[in-house]
Amino acid sequence: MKLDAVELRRVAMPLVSPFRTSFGTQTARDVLLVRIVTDAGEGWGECSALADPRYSSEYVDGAADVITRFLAPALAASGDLNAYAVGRVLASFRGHWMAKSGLETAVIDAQLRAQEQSFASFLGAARDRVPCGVSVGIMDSVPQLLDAVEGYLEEGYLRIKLKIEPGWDLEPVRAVRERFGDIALQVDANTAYAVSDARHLARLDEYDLVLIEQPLEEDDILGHAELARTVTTPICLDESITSARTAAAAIRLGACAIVNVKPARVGGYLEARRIHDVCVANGIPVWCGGMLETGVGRAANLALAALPGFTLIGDISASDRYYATDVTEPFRLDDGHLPVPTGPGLGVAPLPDVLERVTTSVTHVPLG
Ligand code: NPQ
Ligand code: MG
Repeated sequence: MKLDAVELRRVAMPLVSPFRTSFGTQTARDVLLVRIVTDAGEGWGECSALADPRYSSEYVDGAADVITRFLAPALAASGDLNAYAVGRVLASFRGHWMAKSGLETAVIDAQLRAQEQSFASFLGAARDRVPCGVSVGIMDSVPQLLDAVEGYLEEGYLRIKLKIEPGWDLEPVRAVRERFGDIALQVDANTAYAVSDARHLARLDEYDLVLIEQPLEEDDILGHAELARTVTTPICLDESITSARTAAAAIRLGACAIVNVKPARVGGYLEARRIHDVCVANGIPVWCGGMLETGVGRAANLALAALPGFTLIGDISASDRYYATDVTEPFRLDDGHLPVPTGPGLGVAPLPDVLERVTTSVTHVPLG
């Protein structure tokens, strides 16, 4: 394939309710959609960078800038393009995984549409539907949290993840466990703790959590290994895992017993699959993380989460968990599951009328 055009589209997506984590409260997503045009047809991708560099170092204006100035021109200059060439061509630029992921997804979508193959079939999916979990933000009070969790369980979600931080951990976990009994329950700290909190975090052990996600700083692999010797709840890494190589190192060092595979964080779906493969080879269960993607990113996540090593329930929720109106046909929960798209490429595309309404800017990247 030859890259003829790259279009960057910013869409404003208000959240149905504020989402609070240890790194702040968000009321809307400022999403960067990537549309490419090739000689074989068009393709879509989603760049999941948030507005501020608080979850990770990337942020949406920076992602748009690096795509415009470096990544897209390099792809255009690289000649014959295909899914696997993207990572090779972009490898000379450091970091910027979310920007790379958005571009790689668009190239894969274009290629697979032309070949009439689904993303799931391309990646090696083993199932046609995926069980869904929901990530529940920090709330102002425990009763408010219990109401939210009750609503999600009634909708059919099969696993609950609570965001925690110092001051909002033992009490909400105990309350949810007492009220809802034997549900699949886990927590995510988004780096809010220190190794010196090990004794405190060990008090979560009695609540039989599936895992505790990313308690310590992104670069603190040894700290997580040390923590794992004090806490019996399995430790899962999110922010720390940026590649198959870092996954292999974290596993070898005993820093994690479970891995959150989040395509946006690792440069795209092909590296995400490599992480899945490394984890499967090491007996480490994985699950698919999320960045509050629109339907474009959600479709791709569903394809990935259908791989055989995804044995734990992930953060892929229905469209209406986050958005009153998704940019694609909405994904609806059925018996706690979402269907893996079967159409060519992502199997979905933005709906032109919705896209029109939510778009705040469109730029055409000059490809030189
Ligand atoms: C995580 N995702 O696992 C991330 C963090 C995250 C589903 O918990 C707006 C507000 C967008 C908060 C994207 C989930 C966000 C956000 C991702 C949090 O750590
Ligand atoms: Mg996380």
